[in-house]
Amino acid sequence: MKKITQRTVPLLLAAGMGLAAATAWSAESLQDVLKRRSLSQQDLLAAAKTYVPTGKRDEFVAFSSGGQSGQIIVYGIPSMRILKYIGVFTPEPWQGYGFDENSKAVLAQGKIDGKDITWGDTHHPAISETNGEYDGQFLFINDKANPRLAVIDLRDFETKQIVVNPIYKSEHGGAFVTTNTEYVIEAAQYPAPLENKKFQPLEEMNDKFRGGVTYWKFDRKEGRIVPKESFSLELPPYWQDLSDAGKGPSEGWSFTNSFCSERYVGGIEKGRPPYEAGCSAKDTDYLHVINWKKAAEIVKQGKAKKINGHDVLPIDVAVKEGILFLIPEPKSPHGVDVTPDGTKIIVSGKLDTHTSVYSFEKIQAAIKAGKFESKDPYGIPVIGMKDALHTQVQLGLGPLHTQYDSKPCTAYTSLYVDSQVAKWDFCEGKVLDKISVHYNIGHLMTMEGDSAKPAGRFLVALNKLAIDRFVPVGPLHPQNHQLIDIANDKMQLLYDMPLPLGEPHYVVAIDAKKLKPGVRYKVGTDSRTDKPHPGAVRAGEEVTTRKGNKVEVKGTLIRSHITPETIDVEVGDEVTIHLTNLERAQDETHGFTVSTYNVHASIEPGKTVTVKFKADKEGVYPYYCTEFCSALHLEMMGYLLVKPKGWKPTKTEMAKANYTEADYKATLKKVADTQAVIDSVVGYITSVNFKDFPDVVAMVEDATDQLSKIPEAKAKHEAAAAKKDWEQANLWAEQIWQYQVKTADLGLRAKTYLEQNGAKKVK
Ligand code: RUQ
Ligand code: CUA
Repeated sequence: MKKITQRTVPLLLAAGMGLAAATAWSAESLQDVLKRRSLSQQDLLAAAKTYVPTGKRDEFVAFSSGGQSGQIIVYGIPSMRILKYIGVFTPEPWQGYGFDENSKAVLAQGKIDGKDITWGDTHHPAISETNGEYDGQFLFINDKANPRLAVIDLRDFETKQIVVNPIYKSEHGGAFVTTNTEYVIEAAQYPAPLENKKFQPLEEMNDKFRGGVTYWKFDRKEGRIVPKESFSLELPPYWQDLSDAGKGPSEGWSFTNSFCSERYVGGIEKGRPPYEAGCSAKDTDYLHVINWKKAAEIVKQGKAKKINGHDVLPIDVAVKEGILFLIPEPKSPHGVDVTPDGTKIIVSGKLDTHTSVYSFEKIQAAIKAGKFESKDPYGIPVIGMKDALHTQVQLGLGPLHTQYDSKPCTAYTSLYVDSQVAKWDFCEGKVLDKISVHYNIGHLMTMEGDSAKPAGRFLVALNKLAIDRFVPVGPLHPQNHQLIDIANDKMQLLYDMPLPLGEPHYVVAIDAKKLKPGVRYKVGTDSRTDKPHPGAVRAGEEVTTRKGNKVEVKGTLIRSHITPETIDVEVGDEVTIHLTNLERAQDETHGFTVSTYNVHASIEPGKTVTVKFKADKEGVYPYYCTEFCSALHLEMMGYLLVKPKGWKPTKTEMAKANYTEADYKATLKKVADTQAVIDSVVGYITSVNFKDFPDVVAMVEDATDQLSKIPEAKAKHEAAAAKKDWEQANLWAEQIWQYQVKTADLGLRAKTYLEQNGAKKVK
């Protein structure tokens, strides 16, 4: 086996020796390091709780809103290592998102009235649930600025769909899922006329402006929202805030809080006090209590009216059918969070020191008894606060959002003004512990902490300001996600993580074991539709066709060449290039770009992607693979030749290197030696139970595929040698060696994998 290492990976061996030398010099003890870096025992404890040693993985995976970047940031907990950015509402160059035709089609779904929107104010991610528990299948996130919602499939962490809300102009309160992800809930924020089309004066706020809450129907099998089966409830022009779906006893209901129920209209320039004064004048706002299951039935009965082709249940219908109620909530509330057992609903008023715990049972009793204290101006029955409250607890200044622990009755609430997290008992109504965080916490998040089965363990405080926390990087600071250990009675602050992309507004975290992402696509898949890509071809089927001025290339990628290696077009042609990555091996992604034509694709194993452009400038344009995929990655290229119309060649042969018979013989010797290496690796792999390891089977498939190309190249070099064409003979022999090198590379990877994963000898 030593022979293999020496021949094929001499660099690796050299690196290994370098490492050994470095270890011999570094004899610093733990005590030395603590002293040198002025670390305390507490620091050491925190480090031990967050450090994930090399080769080990995080326990939880967090999906953070990327704020104004319109993306999602994926990171691990407790290490807080960033794993990925997912392009959602905005182009993401690495993944080719917005630079290839397939993903452009997804982004185009997010156009509003034909306008391209190339940013997004992402707010609240939500993981799909089964029986109220995170199932790790899908992720949803909203865009507040442009009322949109996106669906991300967690099998490949790719955005599959964007839907535009047909009746809102802004949308803060999404995404929240119902217990079995039947619906994704999205509420309006700033009231506007629902028809969208017509101007209405602000003087008509009370009559012509409306809020609402939308229930987007989700088809789990298709992994897509079904707009036709989705509906909204018309709501008064209060500023709807966040929502949460009931679970357990409250399943079938949803709760949406609101502020500015004053319906105040500001206008500083007209001498009116600003919104901030008029929108927080009253002591209470309204929590909307909605029976969404019944609402869905009523919509099916045809009782909704169509606005912009979308089913909207008018307020009066909802009231008549007994599915919409209000409860006062103090004061400018922010966030509504149903307890894991579904019996209580917690609301905090930003401008009140109390957090209010409502009892679902009491709410239902009041509804059943018809016991309402009043009606709001739109005729919606209002349940008395004291008839619905379980308890109120004084937590501190500026309480906002609440998350739950795995321990019963235990909740954590962010205190924006105090910059603290309060741990408290919502059954008994008492504070248990408080911890100071860095400036101005907005959301907070415990592991699976808004599901029916929170996992406890860690809490992340999402702080709006970083101020002096990190090395300064200019007036625009990163934001600060702080990791807190909540496994014990006292909370312990563990780690500060600067997040450098957007306002990472809210985050959800799931047990890493629940995520089962794939490593490759079925060959020829369009990952944005999950369907076979019409431009896919297999090895040997690559083809370039022309119809009029349209040139269509169906090509392939495999280490380390792109087929075709030249694309000949005439200036003005429309060029469409479909590329299929033929690799089966894990992480063998190829990228593709053409110089100056602003196209890019990330083509993971099995994927087919299309790029398209108009070759409007005559010239020579290299195209190449943009992922460092192999030792010969830099050679993975080709030329797009954009010729003037009617151009004729004058030279018909490429320049020669003038290889000799000796060169050819030397190459043959190299090929024979390498074959010995391959044979010994194959010998090892087939001597163990490699078929029990799907990843290895995929690598073996790839390797076999490489080897299968050898006979054809061999025939070519032998034929050329017979004609004493040493140029062609040597080059085709070299090509055999390329196939061999890739085979050996795959074989060695497979061998390492088998050794590390306990492969067993099969006699
Ligand atoms: S809501 S910071 Cu914008 Cu998520 Cu409370
Ligand atoms: Cu493929 Cu670099």
